[in-house]
Amino acid sequence: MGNAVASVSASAPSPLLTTELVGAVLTVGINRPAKRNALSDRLMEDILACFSSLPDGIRAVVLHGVGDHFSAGLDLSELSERDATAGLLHSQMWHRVFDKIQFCPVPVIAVLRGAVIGGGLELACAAHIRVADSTAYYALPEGSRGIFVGGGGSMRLPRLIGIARMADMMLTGRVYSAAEGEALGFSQYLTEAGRAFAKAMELAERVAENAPLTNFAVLQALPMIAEASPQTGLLMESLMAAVAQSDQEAKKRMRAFLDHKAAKIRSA
Ligand code: 1HE
Repeated sequence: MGNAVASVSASAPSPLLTTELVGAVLTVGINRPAKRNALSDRLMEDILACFSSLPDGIRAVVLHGVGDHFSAGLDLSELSERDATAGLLHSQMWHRVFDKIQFCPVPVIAVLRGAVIGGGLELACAAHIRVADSTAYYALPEGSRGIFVGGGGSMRLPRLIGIARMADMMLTGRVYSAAEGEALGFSQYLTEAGRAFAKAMELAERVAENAPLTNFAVLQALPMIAEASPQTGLLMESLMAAVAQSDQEAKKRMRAFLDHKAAKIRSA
């Protein structure tokens, strides 16, 4: 993949997001560092718009926070005037935004640095791969703020770290370090400080080389299969496998292997 850099800001004009096209990878930066990338309503609208109109031909997205922090979560300055109904609708708006990321047509890789707090952690959970550097830390201060997660955290985070661990974080304010986070499943990768973005780009370029249909199956079918009853899941798996292997791209790649033109898998 080349390193051609082309700004796509014309299609995503938001001062709260920085976007850049690097080959087939779109980088999306949450650009509110003065407020530690707190997720305001305007920022959420802009994330939704960005993921709703991804440039044609991209094969992966790298989502990061501008500055030293991924995100300090919900913009607490916008919370005070909301009643119960407004809170319900607000949470559903967050669900729409994060679903747009989870069900994005291409893989989304999140770069985690500094604070990954509350709604920021919920945002990270909607990505498909999380790469943290050693400065990252994870917390859910909702308990001490008198609120509850509202961005799909109670649905997505237990699938990564378990219900008991999430409950402990919310009840006691426990903070996990980057190293603990990798061991427990918050992130799949851990780098030294300042290296997470480069690692995420490297992974994105690797992911972009996969057959698009395989990436689609991993993003759209795998989570559904894993949540289905075994019999339903097995049938869905068979259907997805049949569709994937009948694709021309699969046939081309199989032929390349048999002709000794494909890379072999070596031990890590
Ligand atoms: C904010 C926010 C925010 C910072 N909303 N403005 N999230 C939290 O409870 C985390 C709250 N934030 C913090 O604990 C700290 O700010 C940090 C550890 C993230 C960073 O500390 P630091 O020393 O680098 O920065 P700071 O001086 O605390 O903050 C810099 C500015 O960002 C400051 O504004 P300023 O105008 O006084 O300069 C802060 O007010 C502002 N700021 N975080 C609004 N979160 C859908 S449910 C989801 C529920 C949640 O996400 S709960 C978790 C909320």
